[in-house]
Amino acid sequence: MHRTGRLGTYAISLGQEAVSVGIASAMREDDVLLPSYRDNGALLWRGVALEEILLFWGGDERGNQFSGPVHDFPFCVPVGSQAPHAAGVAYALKLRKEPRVAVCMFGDGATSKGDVYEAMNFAGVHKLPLVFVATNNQWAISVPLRLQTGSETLAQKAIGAGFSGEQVDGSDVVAMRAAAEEAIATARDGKGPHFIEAVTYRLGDHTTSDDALRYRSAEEVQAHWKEEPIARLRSYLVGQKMWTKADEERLAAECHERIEAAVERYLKTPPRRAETMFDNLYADLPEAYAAQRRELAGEDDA
Ligand SMILES: Cc1ncc(C[n+]2csc(CCOP(=O)(O)OP(=O)(O)O)c2C)c(N)n1
Ligand SMILES: [Mg+2]
Repeated sequence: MHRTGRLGTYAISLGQEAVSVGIASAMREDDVLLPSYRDNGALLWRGVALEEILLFWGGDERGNQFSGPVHDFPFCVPVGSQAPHAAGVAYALKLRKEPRVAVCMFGDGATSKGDVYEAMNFAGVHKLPLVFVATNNQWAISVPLRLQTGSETLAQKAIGAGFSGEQVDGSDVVAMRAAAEEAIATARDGKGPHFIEAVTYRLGDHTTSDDALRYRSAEEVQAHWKEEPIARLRSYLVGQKMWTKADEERLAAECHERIEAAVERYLKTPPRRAETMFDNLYADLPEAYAAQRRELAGEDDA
């Protein structure tokens, strides 16, 4: 869709499905999710519609009016800026004495941002009900993890902020779910934040606008396909005699149908009127913008 001009771009989550679903499935409805742009699986689990995700990447802000819980935050495209927001959310939950938890998701690259350190520090000081989830997919666009940090793990960064951190196999949905359940329950009990480093691999390009073969080898990517989370879950379930080829085919057909229907709904959505770009920016639109808005709306008498 991107290559045919029907989508601006798209952040591919291939290889990271277990992180998204393991985390989101451990949350309660009234917990608050602060996702990054790549956490599509978490959004879908929270009830966001496929066509809303398409609308967002099609450049239409209405895509951010998620069908998921209204208190969840939209995709965060600025790297790491959702972390201070998460600290603020968790601080509010604590002040209001609400038994709710904020869950903040970001990438390995984001852990180099001051925003993330500041949020972690604040969360540690105030023992906030906040779970940080760093999806370590080994790459930040073309920057490999070894150029991102001199630290042996990302998880150990939590120690400096005064709370616990752990590395979890981010390609194992059962392990992710277990770690998330424990961290969220601990935070809900008032015992403070926790940091989960989900160790995984970005099997796809950074986005549909990227060509990762320019900076990493096909062999490296190929080697990581053996950890691919959906294949791992499938082989586990087949081994437990809980999943068959027929189940797989039925599910694939259903997914295909749902995606096609969502694409159709997205493509049929009439574009927003140009003047709406000024909406929701200010309580009272400054006159300079108000004039431009009127002009675009064809309300200008000039
Ligand atoms: C503040 C900011 N700086 C730079 C960018 C450009 N940018 C987009 S994604 C990205 C890399 C982020 O890597 P990581 O945090 O590992 O997340 P991943 O893309 O691997 O999910 C960068 C530098 C941005 N979106 N925001
Ligand atoms: Mg990354």
